[in-house]
Amino acid sequence: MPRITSAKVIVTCPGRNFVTLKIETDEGVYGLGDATLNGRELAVASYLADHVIPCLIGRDAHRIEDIWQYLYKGAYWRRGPVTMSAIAAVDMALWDIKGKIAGLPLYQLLGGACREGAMVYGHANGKTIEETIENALHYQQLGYKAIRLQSGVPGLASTYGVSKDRYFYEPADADLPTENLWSSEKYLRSVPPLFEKAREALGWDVHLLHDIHHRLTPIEAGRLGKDLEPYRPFWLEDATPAENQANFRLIRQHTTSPLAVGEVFNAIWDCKELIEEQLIDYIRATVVHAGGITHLRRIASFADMHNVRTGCHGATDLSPVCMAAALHFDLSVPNFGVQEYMRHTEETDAVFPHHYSFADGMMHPGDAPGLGADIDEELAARYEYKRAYLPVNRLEDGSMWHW
Ligand code: GCO
Ligand code: MG
Repeated sequence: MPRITSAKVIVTCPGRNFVTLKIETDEGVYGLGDATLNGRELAVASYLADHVIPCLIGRDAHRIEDIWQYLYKGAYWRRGPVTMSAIAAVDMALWDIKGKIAGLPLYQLLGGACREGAMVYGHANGKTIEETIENALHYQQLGYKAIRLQSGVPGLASTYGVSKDRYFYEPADADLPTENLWSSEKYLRSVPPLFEKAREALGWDVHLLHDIHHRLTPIEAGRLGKDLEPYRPFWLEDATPAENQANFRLIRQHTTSPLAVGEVFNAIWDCKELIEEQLIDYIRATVVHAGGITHLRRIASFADMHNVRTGCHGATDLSPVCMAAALHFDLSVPNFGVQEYMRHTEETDAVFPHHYSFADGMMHPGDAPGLGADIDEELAARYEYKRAYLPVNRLEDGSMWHW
């Protein structure tokens, strides 16, 4: 049996911060796990280094489920993004080790491929509808079958999803949170014309997605869903905050636009009613923030029983190690829906060499044993951690709002 001999946390900032766990075994095989929690990175780094790693030394690296249960039940304090990201990193690293020892890419250990590749969606955005559509046409030319549309809102200086650089969107942009102003009324007026013009320009063969980023009330989201129905959106994401899962009942009563939620979820309990009552169509929980491959597969199985498909979060704050893990997951679960794909910068890709690839709007994790993603530790050491926060939102009268 491969015994865990050591583990360490690597924090690096090749353009943005990433936290990576490396677990080593006495058989010379190591595994990697992503532990990045945007804007709260060092909390997970400390959780791992101070509280998890000491418990791992000497354990059998093959006992993935038992170690998962040990870290989840054994902490007494359950769930939460910090705990679950730390557990996820351990879980990813152990699956990586198992795959390397077996000499198989991870998806083979998860039951093998259910499909030839994972359909991904790219991010088209712009300050105006015209700019967004121009950007979307570019994605269409690159072969994307699914495109997310985010556009500036007339009357608001900035909004979620619209980047300074068209191709790399990095919201965690300041060493103290940037303050943005928000108006749901202005926003609600701006989205239907975006979709109307996008259908005219892009046609009907491409899936169009949109992220509301938790900003509407349920009844407002119901109205927007209804307004967008003629343009057949693939999904409306994070329509309203979901701490109260009952919020989605109200949205569901008013629209047949498909709903996606869950990038901030960290456990199956965060989506139990949403899935059981079929209040959503896509679950966005992802490997790094929802307890790793082991727990995400549990969520996916439960979702499959209720016609809910997967749509893993895949923004740039999820490292290439997580992206690789997500693609093995995507290839192997029966109820896969779509995978988000935001390209990393060249600096990030150089720190994390990987085997996954993109062609014709689809991605494949590659056939290297394990996850097929590595870290160049020497290069990583050259990029020192830099504190970076996500922005905050206020309404025009100064009240705090959801970002
Ligand atoms: C998405 C997300 C991201 C998040 C970011 C926060 O759908 O890709 O909403 O853009 O805001 O990942 O860390
Ligand atoms: Mg989102």
